[in-house]
Amino acid sequence: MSNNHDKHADDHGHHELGFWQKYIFSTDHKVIGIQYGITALVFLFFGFSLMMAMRWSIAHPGEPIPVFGFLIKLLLGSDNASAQFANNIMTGTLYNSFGAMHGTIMVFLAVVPLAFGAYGNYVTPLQVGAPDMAFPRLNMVSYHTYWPGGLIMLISFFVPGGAAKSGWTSYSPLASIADHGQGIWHIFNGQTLWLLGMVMLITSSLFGSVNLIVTIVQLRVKGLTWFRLPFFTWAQFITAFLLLLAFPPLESAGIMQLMDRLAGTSFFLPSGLYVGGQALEVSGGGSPLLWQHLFWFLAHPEVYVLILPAVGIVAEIIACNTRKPLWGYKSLVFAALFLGFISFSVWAHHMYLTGMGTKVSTFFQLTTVIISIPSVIILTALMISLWGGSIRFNSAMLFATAFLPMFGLGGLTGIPLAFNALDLYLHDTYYVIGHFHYVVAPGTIFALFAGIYHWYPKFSGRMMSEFLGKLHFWPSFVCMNLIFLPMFIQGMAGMHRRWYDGGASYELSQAFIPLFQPLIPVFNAFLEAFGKNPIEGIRAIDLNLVMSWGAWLLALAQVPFIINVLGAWIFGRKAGDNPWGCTTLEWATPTPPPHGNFLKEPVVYRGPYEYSVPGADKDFTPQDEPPKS
Ligand code: HEM
Ligand SMILES: [Cu+2]
Repeated sequence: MSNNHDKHADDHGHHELGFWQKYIFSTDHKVIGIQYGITALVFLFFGFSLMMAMRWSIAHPGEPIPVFGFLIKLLLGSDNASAQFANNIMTGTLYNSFGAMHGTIMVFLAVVPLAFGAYGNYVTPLQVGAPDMAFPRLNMVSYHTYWPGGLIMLISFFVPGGAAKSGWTSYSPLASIADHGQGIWHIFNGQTLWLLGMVMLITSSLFGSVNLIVTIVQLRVKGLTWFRLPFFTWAQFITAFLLLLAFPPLESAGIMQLMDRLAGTSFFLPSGLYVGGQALEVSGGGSPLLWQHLFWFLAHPEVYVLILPAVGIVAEIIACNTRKPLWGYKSLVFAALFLGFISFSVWAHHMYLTGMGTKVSTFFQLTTVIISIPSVIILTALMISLWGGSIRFNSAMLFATAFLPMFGLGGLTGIPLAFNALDLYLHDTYYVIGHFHYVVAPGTIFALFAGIYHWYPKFSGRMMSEFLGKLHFWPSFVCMNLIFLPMFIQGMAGMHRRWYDGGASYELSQAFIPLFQPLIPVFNAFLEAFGKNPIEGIRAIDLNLVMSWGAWLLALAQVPFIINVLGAWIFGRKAGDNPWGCTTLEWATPTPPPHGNFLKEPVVYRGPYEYSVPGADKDFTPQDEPPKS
């Protein structure tokens, strides 16, 4: 290893690379990490914009979208716009399309590429003391498979009929028969392009996961034993295994669904299928349920692919900003390993309503309850880590601390869903949407923001503005809860997901919510004071307005962040090598780290979180600091 390191430095030290090799077709893990980061942030913004349009339709069904309508027309092209977005009014078809693409883009093009592609690539090799990933060229190929996958998804908005509409879950038989066109549009249509895009994205993830596993196993520097690895690196390691083992079944399933659509097979198409009153001409005999199994066999572990890196980021930030070792480091590691392992045996909790029989559903109920144990251990350890620390509430730490209760709420609201008797009632309602968004949006996305504030000085060499950071944090924190908290209430009131009119045409959404009844006199006192008519009660559907306003304000709250990221690059204060006083190896490099990372191969002498060690001369002892003799 030592020789490799020097040789690498020799190989790359002398010659200057051209623009294309340095920034576009780079093999440097740091450049690739940043490429992933920027691309994924763009997709995050795009996925979020789709949602903002959908929230208009939910809160104001049948009304034209003000101001931004022209952007949607631009996205759709004129034919699709006149069919699905006439007079700037969102149709159900367009809502379905935006909904499916919001889910797909957020999960596969934004959050996973950020959590794993960007952070995994940039930070992990630094934390293990490596000069680069184990397979730098494969790393480059991984990125250059990812963005074309995204591009295919974007192109699908333009083809006749528009982007996929069968949900991010792409359930057959709908997804096998939806969106068929004539001639070349038989291939170039929303759903087929979705599948092609997915095949690219999955392939890219597989390249990335193999690379990360080999890097962590093989390239750890001397002294960096397994239990001296920072928790972030452990989290990435387990995430890589999840991707590696869970994605191939979906990749095969995706290809099978492609064949159902293009080659006349019927893997997922049953016999005797009637569409619009006509028997469909398919060979038949296939199983729609098979698709659901293959999809969820990936998509449940995929949830942990989002969560684990987020938890890893939060752990690093908490340790550094409480100036205390993480509480229960080993229990965190074992809990995460167990979580990764058992995440492969819970998938059918998404399918309780498929008539799977009581024995099978009891099995999945049991495994799902069991998987909550390691999650609770992880969250508890992180919360206890705060105890007694002299906490430094910088922007990174604010996001990381807010992550804990919101992610916790996401997790806890999942427990009722584990029980099939309750899921019968809550399945496919806004309760579920609230539950998983607490995990992925205020949860994971807050952790990803925290990570940007934490590591930005390292990769850019500049400090971000703390003032803008706080201006980003507080409104985001309020708005996130404004959007997602009412979803639980709506869901329990029976409001279904995927309603493009937000429930306007359903009687049950007009029912008053008993929870709010005691507040009505207070409301009415206010209304009276302003000379308005009193109200009788608050209906489930009224909450749509609050949530939609929350979403638009959340968008506004991202302006300080965008200004901060771009502005700090030019105007930010110069960052030192270790501005936060952290212990792990990424801070032992020059800022920003040069090609090959470390000036001299580091040697590790201690665990990852030696903060405030009694008798030490400062309140942190870096991993590569030799013991005093
Ligand atoms: C913070 C901004 C976000 C808002 C306001 C938001 C809002 C919503 C809403 C209201 C729905 C339900 C639409 C319906 O059923 O009619 C939805 C669906 C969904 N969202 Fe989000 N979301 C956000 C972020 C995210 C993130 C970060 C992810 C994933 C990492 C995500 C993944 C999904 C998925 C998978 C669906 C289901 C799509 C489907 O039904 O096929 N969302 N979102
Ligand atoms: Cu699941």
